[in-house]
Amino acid sequence: MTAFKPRVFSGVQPTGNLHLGNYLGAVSRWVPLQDQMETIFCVVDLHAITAGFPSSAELQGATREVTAAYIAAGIDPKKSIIFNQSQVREHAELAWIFNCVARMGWLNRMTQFKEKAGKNKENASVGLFAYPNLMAADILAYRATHVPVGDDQKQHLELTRDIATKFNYDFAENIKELGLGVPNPTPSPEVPDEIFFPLTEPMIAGPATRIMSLRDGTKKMSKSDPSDLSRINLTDDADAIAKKVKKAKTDPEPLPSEVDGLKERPEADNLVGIYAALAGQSKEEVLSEFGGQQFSAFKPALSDLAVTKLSPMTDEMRRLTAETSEIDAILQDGAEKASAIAEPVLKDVRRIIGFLEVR
Ligand code: AQP
Repeated sequence: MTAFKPRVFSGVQPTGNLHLGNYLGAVSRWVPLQDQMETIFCVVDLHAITAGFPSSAELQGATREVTAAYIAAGIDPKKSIIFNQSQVREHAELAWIFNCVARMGWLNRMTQFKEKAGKNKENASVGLFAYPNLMAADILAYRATHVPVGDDQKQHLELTRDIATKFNYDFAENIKELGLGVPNPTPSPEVPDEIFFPLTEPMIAGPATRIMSLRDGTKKMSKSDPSDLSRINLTDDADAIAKKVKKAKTDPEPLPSEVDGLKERPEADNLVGIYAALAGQSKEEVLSEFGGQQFSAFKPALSDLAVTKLSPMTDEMRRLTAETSEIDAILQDGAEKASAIAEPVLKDVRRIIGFLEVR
């Protein structure tokens, strides 16, 4: 290999309540990438058990629902590999190896663990703590070069780069000796001239990298928020969307005419950002239309836009999940294609580390 093949990897957890933030921050942004490079989209079911085991019916249902959302949003199984993580064993194997590469201090700094474990840190699963190592394994089992995600995943992607760097550095000699390296695209005296894992580039840009809760503009819209009014679910019908937008928290001021006027107004900023992302406009463009207007005028326009954009997707998700065979066939085909990439990568990793091969 003379250079890393441009390859996208990303995923969503099947933990239920797939919401507008997952769609605008991640899935919708994957669609155009399918025509630019090789794309792999995973339903990360091994991650979905880190905060507790759902019932098997819930886990299976949510796995199919996320797959349906991918397809309904425009991910084409003919162009992209779509599969669920547990079906490709290499994720778990590489995650174990990365548990031994990553340092406790690195993981102790992860803010998402602190947020998710809260005050109950001692009772959190080891899996929740080591989650970023599994995420690094998801990406690097395919030697993926690009990862499009929402802003909340930035820190985990930095950790993925740290793990890749340490592995490349610690095993530099073996990588070279076995002829498994790729010329380092960013050579410097401190790093080896041949590396095995790429330093994956995060793709975090656009108006919707962090969609906030409809009830609190300072908190991320999240599947696990106990208030259903805090998020627009991809399965919500038109009435539910209209109700949630109407009840969305705002302030008493009219919308400003300039983006600067959204500073210190998190709820207004969030609703304008959602409108912009759904309409494919910038916040400036939205404010040039709605600046000076009250929320009583803006909110109905926002809910109409959300219904127009989301309802064809919701209908397609319902059609796909009503009958499981189509989705299961797509996941099976995807798992075979994903394994065909990850198996040889792990074979090389085992050789680099020095596990004795006896069969
Ligand atoms: N609010 C958000 N705004 C923009 N992007 C978001 N993402 C999640 N929330 C927002 C992006 O969606 C992708 C999949 O996320 P995930 O389900 O794998 O994990 P998460 O980030 O933990 O999602 P949630 O909804 O916040 O779930 P819980 O409540 O379980 O923690 C990622 O690309 C993420 O950036």
